[in-house]
Amino acid sequence: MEATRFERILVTAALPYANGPIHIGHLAGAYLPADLYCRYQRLKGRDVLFICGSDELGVAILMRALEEGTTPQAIVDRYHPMIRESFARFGISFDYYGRTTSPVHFETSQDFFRRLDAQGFFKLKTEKQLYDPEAGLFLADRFVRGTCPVCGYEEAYGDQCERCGTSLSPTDLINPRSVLSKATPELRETTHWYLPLGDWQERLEAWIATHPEWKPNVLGQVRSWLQQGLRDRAVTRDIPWGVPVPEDVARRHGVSAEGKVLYVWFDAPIGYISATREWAQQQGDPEAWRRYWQDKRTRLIHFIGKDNIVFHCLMFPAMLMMHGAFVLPDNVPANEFLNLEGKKLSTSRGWAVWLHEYLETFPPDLLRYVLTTMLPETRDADFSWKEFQQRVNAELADILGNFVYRTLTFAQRFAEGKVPPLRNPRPVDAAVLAELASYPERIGTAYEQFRFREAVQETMNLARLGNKYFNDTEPWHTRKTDPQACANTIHISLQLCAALSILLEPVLPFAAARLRQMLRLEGVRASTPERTTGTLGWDDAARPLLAEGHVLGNPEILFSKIEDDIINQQIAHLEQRAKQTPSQTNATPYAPLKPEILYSDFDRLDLRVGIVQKAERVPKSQKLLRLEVDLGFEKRQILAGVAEQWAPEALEGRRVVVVANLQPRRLMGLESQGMLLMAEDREGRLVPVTAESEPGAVVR
Ligand code: B3M
Ligand code: ZN
Repeated sequence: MEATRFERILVTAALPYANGPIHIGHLAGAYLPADLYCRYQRLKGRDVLFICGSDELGVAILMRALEEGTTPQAIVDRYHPMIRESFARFGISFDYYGRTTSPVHFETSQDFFRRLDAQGFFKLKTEKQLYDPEAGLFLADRFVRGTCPVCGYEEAYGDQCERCGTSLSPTDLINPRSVLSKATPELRETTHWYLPLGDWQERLEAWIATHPEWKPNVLGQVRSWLQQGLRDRAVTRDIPWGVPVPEDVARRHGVSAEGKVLYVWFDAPIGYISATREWAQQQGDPEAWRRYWQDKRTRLIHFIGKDNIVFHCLMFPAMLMMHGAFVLPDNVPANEFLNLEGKKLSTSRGWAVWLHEYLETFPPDLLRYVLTTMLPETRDADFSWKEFQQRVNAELADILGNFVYRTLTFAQRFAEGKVPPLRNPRPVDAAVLAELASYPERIGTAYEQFRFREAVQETMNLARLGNKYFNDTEPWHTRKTDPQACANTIHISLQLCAALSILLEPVLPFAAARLRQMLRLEGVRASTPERTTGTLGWDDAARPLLAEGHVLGNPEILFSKIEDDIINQQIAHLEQRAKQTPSQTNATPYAPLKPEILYSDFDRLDLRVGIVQKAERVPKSQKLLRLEVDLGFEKRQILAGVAEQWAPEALEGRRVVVVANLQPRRLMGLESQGMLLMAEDREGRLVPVTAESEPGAVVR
């Protein structure tokens, strides 16, 4: 950080939508890196303000309420406290955690909107949009589904086709239908405010060019948006949940404000400002927020996941530029995505590790540590429970915990529980002290440059150095042969533990505090917003902190190993929930049972095992595949209506069950000599019924 230009740091982490709990993907994307950074900067003695809050408005919340048959207010009142509490228990050290339904936020975002409008920045456009006459609502974004004009997928959303990824607008859909009432929408005229991003492209480009130091993944995305050319974006919506468009602004344009709210991506980033204002009020210094937002000596940093890059690097900065009174972000260190056990995290499919559930079983530090080692800083990363166990056991327990424990027990048993004197240091002692001196700055540089994986790696290297030093100097021998050498080893090992208790604080705040207790090391500055009298900080970790004769506390085990069965339970839990989730959230009924039959009815069927030898599409048919199936005693041509879900090559080589005595029938001019048995689930997914036996085997 250029200490000369900046006097304080304002850090924001993306406001999570209050429509579900926090999972490890959220943590790895924004919250953990932001917290690591803030804790480090506070230990450096810098003026840091860490702001976040719940994103409680907009379509995502409204959709959730409609799905659950409740109100959006009830949704956010359920999730906001839950999110806030799980962050707190995880040690995310916000100075303030707000919510965008607060009166201060409504006022702040309306003022912002009013000011841009008064300066004449917005373009008003009147156009025809889809309207649900039964629900009495305009159908924004996800409230309308229909057929994708690009790929023909019938369940495409109004803003995007999830099958082919094309980004759409609701009027692009073929056969649109309302998600709310299933009604066919009609076109109605409506007027909206557009942010003229197109007109600001050059100014944004010039500003982005002043930040070559941004992470390559961020600059890459930003440049690609700029290359495509920025388009004006509507910043108002016709939905019943959001910050209302101010009446006076609408009146100025002769438009009715009724039913119109600010687009959630207009108000949400302003939420950072609102939350800072609320923080200032809470401090009893209502104007204090201006220091952080309106003084050029503030360094503003947004921590976000990669899906929010365009909003934080282009749209919000454009809004800030137009407004004129605010600082622009100095960096936006966005992360890529975290996967789970090799698969994309998915809330709707139940494929996630939820923070509040994790905290029922494990201490926060373990996940903080493991996630820090695998942050998706440059590319997508993968969390697995086995790796979690492996890192906790082999690194936290065996390297860090072991070094601390052996050092403190040695001091207890052979140095009367005090820091022994250091006399006539050997070259090996001096070398370790010299190495220690270089650590805080080296780790600090990694933190400054948002390379948190490297920071935690380097910090663990200090514990590795401690273990190596302890082994090399063999205090269990020197204790008898050269007591001063033994004392030197214990002295220096204790100093390394003291340094670690500061340098580990960002990643492992709970363990670091326990370590300081064991060492009775006092006077370390807090890495959280709490005011403390401590004066020892990051840079002090470069030098020995414990005086000769200092009385130590009792050694404790810092980290215990995780047993296999605990981890297997977590894996089983995850898989079980992934299986349950579709049926729970899906109201599709099971197919009703057919009337009872006699055994003699069943016995008339001849079911056989077969191998699909060849599979190909039937020309001009959407649905049919032509299969050649080997029944052992003869080959059959079978036509199967699975082409929409199964690629021919995926069936080739499979063992299947065939109805072998069904009367042949002709389809598309071809004879089908039997039927392939498929299992169809409630979503209509087809899976062949398989049989691991020799072809021709009778199924009964
Ligand atoms: N709530 C989207 C998200 O959670 C949005 C972020 C707002 S940051 C101002 O990814
Ligand atoms: Zn499509």
